[in-house]
Amino acid sequence: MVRGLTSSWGIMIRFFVFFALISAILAQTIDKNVFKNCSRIDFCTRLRNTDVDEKLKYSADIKSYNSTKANIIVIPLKNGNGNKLNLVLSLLKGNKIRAKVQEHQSKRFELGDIVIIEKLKALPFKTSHIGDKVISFYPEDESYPYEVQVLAGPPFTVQFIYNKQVVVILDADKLVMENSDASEAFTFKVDFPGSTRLYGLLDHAYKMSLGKTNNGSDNSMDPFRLRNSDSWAYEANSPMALYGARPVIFGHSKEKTSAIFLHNAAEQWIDVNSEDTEQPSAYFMVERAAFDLFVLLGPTPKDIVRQFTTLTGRAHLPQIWALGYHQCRFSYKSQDDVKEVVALLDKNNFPWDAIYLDGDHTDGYRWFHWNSTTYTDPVEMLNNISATGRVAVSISDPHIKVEDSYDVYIGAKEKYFTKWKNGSNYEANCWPDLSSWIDFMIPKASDYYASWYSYKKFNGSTPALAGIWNDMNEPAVFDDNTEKTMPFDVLHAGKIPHGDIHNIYGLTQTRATHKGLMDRDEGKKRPFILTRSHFAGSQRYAAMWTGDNSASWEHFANSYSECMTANLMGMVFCGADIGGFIKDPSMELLQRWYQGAVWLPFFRGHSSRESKRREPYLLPKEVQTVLRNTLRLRYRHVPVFYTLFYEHTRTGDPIIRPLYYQYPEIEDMDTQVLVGTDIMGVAVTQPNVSSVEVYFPDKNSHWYRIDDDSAAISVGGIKKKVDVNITTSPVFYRAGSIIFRKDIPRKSAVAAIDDPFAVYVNLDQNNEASGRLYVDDYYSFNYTDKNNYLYVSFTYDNDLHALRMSTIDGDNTGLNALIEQIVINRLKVSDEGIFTSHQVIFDKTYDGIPLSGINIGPSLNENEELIIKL
Ligand code: NBV
Repeated sequence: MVRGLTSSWGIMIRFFVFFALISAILAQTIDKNVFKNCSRIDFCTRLRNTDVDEKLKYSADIKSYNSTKANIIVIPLKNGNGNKLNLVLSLLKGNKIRAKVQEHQSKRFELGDIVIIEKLKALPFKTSHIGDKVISFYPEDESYPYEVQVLAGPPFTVQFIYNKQVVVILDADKLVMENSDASEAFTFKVDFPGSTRLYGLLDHAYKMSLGKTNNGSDNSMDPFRLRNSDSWAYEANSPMALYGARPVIFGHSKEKTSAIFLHNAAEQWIDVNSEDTEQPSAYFMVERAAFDLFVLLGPTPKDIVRQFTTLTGRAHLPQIWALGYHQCRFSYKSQDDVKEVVALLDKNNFPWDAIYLDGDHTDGYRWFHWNSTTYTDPVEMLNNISATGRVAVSISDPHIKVEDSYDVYIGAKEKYFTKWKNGSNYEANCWPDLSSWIDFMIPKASDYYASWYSYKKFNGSTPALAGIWNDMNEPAVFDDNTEKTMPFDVLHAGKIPHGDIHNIYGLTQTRATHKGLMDRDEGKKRPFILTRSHFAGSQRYAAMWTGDNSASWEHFANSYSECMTANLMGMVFCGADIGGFIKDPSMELLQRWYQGAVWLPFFRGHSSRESKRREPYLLPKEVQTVLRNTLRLRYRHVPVFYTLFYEHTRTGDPIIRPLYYQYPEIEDMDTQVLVGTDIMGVAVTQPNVSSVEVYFPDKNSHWYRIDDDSAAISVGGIKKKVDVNITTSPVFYRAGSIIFRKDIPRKSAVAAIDDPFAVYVNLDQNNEASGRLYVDDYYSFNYTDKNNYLYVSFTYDNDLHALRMSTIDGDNTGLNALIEQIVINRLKVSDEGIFTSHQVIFDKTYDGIPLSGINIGPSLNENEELIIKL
């Protein structure tokens, strides 16, 4: 449009756009001229707040339902205009239901098995209530106490009933299925009767509980947008799209939780009405592809997470180094720079495990090739890192420089890039200038890309280059006209428009990278991949971070909400750039951020090239002391994270949890995180405070404060202020827990592998406590392939004054786990009813025997117990 204007108006508009762009860059904020709101997107404007004409509302011809041999139920739908659709239902095990709405000859793209890995088989079902107006379907297997009731309408309604209570409604009042060459957008509404709050729709820089968006008035909030975007300098507390997408919503109340998952990777906008606290609802406007909805019936948050991760998969264990501290910077300019950071972190006694090589390590962003002037001897540099017992992680993006002398390009040029309809490669600008994008929907292209990670092809790589960082994989493109991504009509595999799969592009890149690392290490090492873009299922391949955040208190607070939400949506390995990628944090913010980030699974400091260098050793001495202690706090708890990670691989349970997950009656506390069930970290997200308000869950519980010397005890079931100073942020252990730590200060998690454990027994008011510990070789797949691991449970026996240990399962041949110290925290109650704690440390010896002599590694037979008498 601007191009057509030759008048002075045209010049003025161009000037305005240019000026807006420059101001956004200078202010380091996201450019809202580039990233649109709903009112600038055709289908969103058209479908938002439009009432569907009565004639266009669909009714369900329930009498004509039929079912296939595979127990799939098909119910014809039609409207007054003669349009016909089918409602297709599958009742699934594990209290899940799939509901599709389809045209008779559907051309819509289906994701197949890219996202969903569970082999789905519809259950045999029975029907009841059959009449003209309503029909119910329920599983023959009575262990699934649910029912799907279809009301004929118009508009038809599908009620999902769990234990006789309607928990989710698919409401066809606003069902639209456009089906023309111009648009295949569709809309639908889901209600959550009996829920008081809605959660989900990762990825947004937003609090956990979804706010109301849907009144459409000028000052209303835009719908939540899911369109993976390169949202550099994104806004805090905003529904704007970020880098990843999980079209999942939890409807939650203190009595029950239910959820929906839209299995669709196209762009979508979601209006949320959370103000109706009896029946909150969400209205989806989806640009294209299949209407394929999963309903998860819970009924607890834990059940929902398990149901969702059964469908979409779980993360495998990371190698132990990945749970330590990662040091990053855009960029370490040269191998000497890297070596200096390595040396100075060590010289100043900061524990760490991984250092990152950002874009500047490459030869002009030619991935798999080193910069020949600044990284002249990568092998020597990697050996240097390896000699300290650490690893490196290098960046690798999916855009490939268009250049006939670049080997990665040459091999892909003919067949492996995304293409325009006319068969020519899609080309656009990105970091290496003109680029093309690997088409991961072509299996051979994906394998080709994976092969570049082999030690042979990736010249200069060694096993010390242990991890890969997939950035810019939304995919990001330097083109403002397409909101900085690939145009939606570019084709994958010669036929799939990019718009159909936009939100899984990053997932498919990490899938290929994962294969590359598996092949390279012959399946012997657990790959570590960090990804910026993600979708449901990405947890199987990669860890995520929250992208280009800024050094602000709001971004720090949002990172807690976002990573807790991510954990409930399967994406457990989540963290944010500590200190903020963009701009410079105050020393106070930086210290608070490190303290808070200790409790997020992925723990990395990173900063942009415009920010001042802030490696910990560069900071004022007193700040260094705080950060050193903070890093050590994390390292002491690595065994807790590792055990939780293992449990996630088996159950799908999150590693970190919001309070409402564990205690469904609790209102949101976005700044408090539970690590497993037993540690509660509190992020101090306000400057200049001497106390923070903390909610202590569970009125039958008590919490031991462990970050300071106060050893204060808090009774559960109340909110109260606790004192803080700059040296630590509050941390509590749950009374009743046993926590396994590694307390000897070491330079890395790897260096602590053979260290003995310190066992913290935190007794409750009945003098009871229990906990679990998981140990293996910390790097291989022997834990899944050979069941080679140690997984034990401990309980405290007050009568015997002893710890009783028994094996849960696993073949622990060859694994050692020593105990060196046992700390008993006991509650004491004064005559006034005040609780204090009393600590006894059994150090080095118990019963005259050196504690270090207890090796819990060698196998116990089942039902056999080891009793450690104190
Ligand atoms: O590769 C450079 C950066 C990276 O440091 C950052 O973490 C990513 O989110 N990358 C984005 C590309 C450009 C940033 C301006």
